Amino acid sequence: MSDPITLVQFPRRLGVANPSPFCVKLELWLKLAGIDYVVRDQVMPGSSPKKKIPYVVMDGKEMGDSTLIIEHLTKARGVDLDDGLSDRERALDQAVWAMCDERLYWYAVWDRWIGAGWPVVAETFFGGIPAPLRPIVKFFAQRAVGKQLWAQGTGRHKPDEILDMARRDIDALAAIVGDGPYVHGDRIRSIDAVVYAFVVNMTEVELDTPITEAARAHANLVTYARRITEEYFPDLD
Ligand SMILES: N[C@@H](CCC(=O)N[C@@H](CS)C(=O)NCC(=O)O)C(=O)O
Repeated sequence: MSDPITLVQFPRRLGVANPSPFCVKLELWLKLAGIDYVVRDQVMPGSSPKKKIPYVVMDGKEMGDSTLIIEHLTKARGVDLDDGLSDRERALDQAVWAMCDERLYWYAVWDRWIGAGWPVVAETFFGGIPAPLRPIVKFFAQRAVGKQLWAQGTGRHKPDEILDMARRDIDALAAIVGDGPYVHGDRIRSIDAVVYAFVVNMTEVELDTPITEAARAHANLVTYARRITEEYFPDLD
């Protein structure tokens, strides 16, 4: 028997398992894989192994990056959530995974930190800071994220271009989920950990923005996220 893994993630906020889709992805995957874990909340990523959250502590060692952790545990613990999938299905899952992590993520970051989500996000994350300091902390936090968005590229686009690109990814996810109940039909697979993490952070998150609206316009995405929340995160209800 291994000791439980410590999953270090942001505190729960905004009505979802985690406001970070990477944290939701990893937590759901651990549940699906049947791996024991305990959660430790951390607000600032500065002391994390890759200066990002989530990360895990296992066997006394820290490891960062949700995808690397999943790949490691898949091998180390002999997890096979994807048995029976063809090479083509696995390859397409890889493409969907990358679309969510590397594209849609940044549109959602823009939506929350620069776009319509900012007032609620600012209040949720920085509302507890003493009033005299709050505006300056908000200013520097938003500026830091703005620099990341510029470096990544999304920050160079106009708001309607970002929304258009986000819509294309959201429409693609809706087509991929289809009638469900899961991406590959009746059995929940590792790609559902990814798709759920991003979808729930649009359909159930306590924000109203053009991107959340675009996702909620797909009834199947709303149902898909609800089904998985009820089954795997019942405490949220
Ligand atoms: N590739 C990483 C991405 C993790 C990530 O981007 N985390 C964000 C929060 S959603 C973070 O910690 N950002 C802090 C920063 O960049 O300073 C993973 O899959 O875990």
